[in-house]
Amino acid sequence: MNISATNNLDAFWMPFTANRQFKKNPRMFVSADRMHYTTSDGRQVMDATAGLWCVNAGHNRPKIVEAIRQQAGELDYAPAFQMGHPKAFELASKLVAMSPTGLDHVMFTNSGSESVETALKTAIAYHRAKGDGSRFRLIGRERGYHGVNFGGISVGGIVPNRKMFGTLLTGVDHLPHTHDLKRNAYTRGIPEHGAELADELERIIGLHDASTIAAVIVEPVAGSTGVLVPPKGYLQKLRNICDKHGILLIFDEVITGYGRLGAPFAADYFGVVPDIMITAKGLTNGVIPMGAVFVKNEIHDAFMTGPEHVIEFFHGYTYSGNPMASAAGLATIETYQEEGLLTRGAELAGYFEDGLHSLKGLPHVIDIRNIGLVGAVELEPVAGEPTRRAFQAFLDAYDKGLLIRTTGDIIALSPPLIVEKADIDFIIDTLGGVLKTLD
Ligand code: PXG
Ligand code: PLP
Repeated sequence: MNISATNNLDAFWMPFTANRQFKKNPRMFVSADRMHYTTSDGRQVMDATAGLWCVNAGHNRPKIVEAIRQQAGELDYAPAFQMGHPKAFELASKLVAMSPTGLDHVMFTNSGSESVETALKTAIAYHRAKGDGSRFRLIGRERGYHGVNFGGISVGGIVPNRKMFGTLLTGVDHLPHTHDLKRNAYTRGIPEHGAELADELERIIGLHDASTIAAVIVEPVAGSTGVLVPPKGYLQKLRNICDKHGILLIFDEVITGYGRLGAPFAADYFGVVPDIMITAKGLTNGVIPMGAVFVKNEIHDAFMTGPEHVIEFFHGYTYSGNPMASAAGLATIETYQEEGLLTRGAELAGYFEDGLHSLKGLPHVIDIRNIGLVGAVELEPVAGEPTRRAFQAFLDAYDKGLLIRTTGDIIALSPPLIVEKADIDFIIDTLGGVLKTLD
């Protein structure tokens, strides 16, 4: 064994990372507790992003840690196919109980990306199970992020995530995105303008004919593309158009799920219930990888036909509902419920909003937007060098003890739901200091 390889950063090809930049000047976290990380050089860094939008209850939560410890010594693994273990069923039941009405069945996965593939396949297979096999098309949206697998990047709308990977899925079309700085810049909460963009769905349906379309998939609030809050009435319009044409509506709630908007799910926040709801991240507080795809009864029931000894849906993962993840999920849900975290964002949203919008007028800032405990500050890109300015802000913030996320030239904030007002003050003050000195 090559001992020196132990401390060599070269072997790990890091995901969505500027690898060469990182490895010249690595940023390493070695521990974390509640709102803070500790770096390898002993500094405290406040987590203003809940990890990658997943550590909703904050770090190192005792219930979750203990549940994982216990589970590892009790039942480490059980086969996911043709066998069960109690905690997966218990978790599914609890999730169904807290989810919007009608979404009464859950399939487990190991990530948001897998949840997306599961949802898309379920939608197409559902129509076919009903004898409607001509409905195979999938409609996504520009600037949508649905993970990195082939189905997800096909319905997704982030160009660098798509352009390197060939022809992708066929039979996919895209709605326009709803980002409109001209009409909606500096909106607090839900933007006034743009509901008519949902009517583009009618145009797309007119082009392909409804009889060929299986599903529409959108993030209720687009997260990783820079926090795009849907215009007033937009999601309800999509719901109505889908209903009119027998098309399934899929909400990708990988980011918006589990309290991020100040309600358990975005479907609750907006009062629009999808046919399939995709979740991951906050389901286990990010501690053990897990996703959950919620489906309506009629979708589930459409598969429950034929001889009883025959598998109803040819889909699943080695680790679907695995014991460690199920234990982490149960402890996470308990922590959320005991501490009221799934609605805590509603109490703090106003304070967070005021803080964020106080950054208006600082150099290079061209928009500020927010909903629940998500916020974004959009910067004017350096001419000819997109992403450079925001990345510099990210590095400066890190030096000042604050972890933020950037996408393009947009800074995104999504603190753990345990955030206190004093933490929000630190986030806003530190970010303000960074923006003031940014080239
Ligand atoms: N759908 C949505 C809406 C997401 O936000 C995924 C699917 C994929 O999940 P997995 O678990 O396969 O990564 C996501 C993930 C960022 C960022 O900083 C966002 C995500 C992941 C990593 C970073 O914007 N979203
Ligand atoms: N590739 C091979 C060769 C496999 O045998 C399996 C699962 O059995 C997979 C991929 C899929 O792995 P997973 O179920 O962990 O997604």
